[in-house]
Amino acid sequence: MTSKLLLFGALFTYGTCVAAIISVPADSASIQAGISGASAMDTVHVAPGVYIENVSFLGKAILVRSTGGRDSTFIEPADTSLAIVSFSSGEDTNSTIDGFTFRYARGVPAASCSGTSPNIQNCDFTECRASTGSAVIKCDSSAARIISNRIYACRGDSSAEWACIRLSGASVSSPCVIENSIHDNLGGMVYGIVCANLGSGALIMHNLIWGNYSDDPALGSGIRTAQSIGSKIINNTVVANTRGIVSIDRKKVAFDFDSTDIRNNIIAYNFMEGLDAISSKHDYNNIFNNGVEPWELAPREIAVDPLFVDAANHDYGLQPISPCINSGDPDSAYHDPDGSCADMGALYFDLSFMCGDANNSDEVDIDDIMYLIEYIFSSGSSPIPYESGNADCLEMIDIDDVVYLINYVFSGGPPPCAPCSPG
Ligand SMILES: [Ca+2]
Ligand SMILES: [Ca+2]
Ligand SMILES: [Ca+2]
Repeated sequence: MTSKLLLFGALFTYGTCVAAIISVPADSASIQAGISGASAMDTVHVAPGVYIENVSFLGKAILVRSTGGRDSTFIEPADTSLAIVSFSSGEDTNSTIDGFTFRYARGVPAASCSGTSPNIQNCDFTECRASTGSAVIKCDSSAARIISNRIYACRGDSSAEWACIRLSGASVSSPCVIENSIHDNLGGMVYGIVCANLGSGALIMHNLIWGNYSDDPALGSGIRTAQSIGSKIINNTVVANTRGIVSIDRKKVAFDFDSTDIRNNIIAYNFMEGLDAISSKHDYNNIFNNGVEPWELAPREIAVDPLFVDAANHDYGLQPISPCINSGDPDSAYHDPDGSCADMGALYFDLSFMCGDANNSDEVDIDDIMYLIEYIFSSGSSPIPYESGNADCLEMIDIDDVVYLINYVFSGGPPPCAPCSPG
């Protein structure tokens, strides 16, 4: 899709010029050679394999993408004193890297943005080693978009303060960190996402941050902001880290720093504090069962078991009866993709449903009839969601709905919920 869009854009931008696709290794032996030979709007397609090199985008507005995805396409550093991929020549959001696994960075970032704002998406970062002040993805004075990446099994040197994603410095617009999964990173003082001296607030949304442990339990957290213009920390699930969310964006005399906005998050089972927010506005969070609970709940905050699908196996989706469903900020700006009020946490519970599909299997068949009979007569489980069992669209769920479904499934009767008369 993206390459088609790029081709389309290129036709408009350059008239008769057509954007090229450069294949690695078929056309160019290395990814860097592919980038060196690319022109603006070109795409570099990288075949599955292990590539040992350091990659620089050279300021080019191009898409570099694996054809097989991150599970089969690896980049390891040839020179461990350099980032594996760097953006240091004015790149903006027309520069995109997509679908690689970066591994074995040693004391330097795996991905580095210096005064640049690329898209880093659908990539894995693993088995990297961090030293003090380092990060796996490090963006300075950047409005990078860091989306749908996974960072796991990285380690910090003993007593090193480090981050999986570190945002710092002045930037013309806000960096975005969205839908990333950050887990099982250990050692030193580990932070999942850090905003440090950030001149423009970051948007940190729908990230899943769990199981990141510092050697020193007094330091490290899932998300930390410090001395920064207020960021938006919205709809993240921050579970079982050393600490949850820490925000110390104190108002300075010379700068009227905006408050950090922390809402719709699930912050649970962290070893020390769940939320430690000295200057933030926070509400609509579920702050549950953290080791230290000093914080007073805001009016719409709750402290109840979020009822994850399977926390023991790190499935942090919500059960149908989770108290986090539709308990987030009701403002339409936060609505879930199903159109309902925001849930708390990174993974919303999809309330859209197929009428008559009482067992939520994505089809209406005899199993739903049996399910409804169980529910009505034998205290079986409730339809998922409840409304899906109301096949005749009349009042409550009762035997009439079973009859309606039998008629539909076996006798070609009208489909469930049609006609569904308003009111
Ligand atoms: Ca919802
Ligand atoms: Ca079904
Ligand atoms: Ca009914």
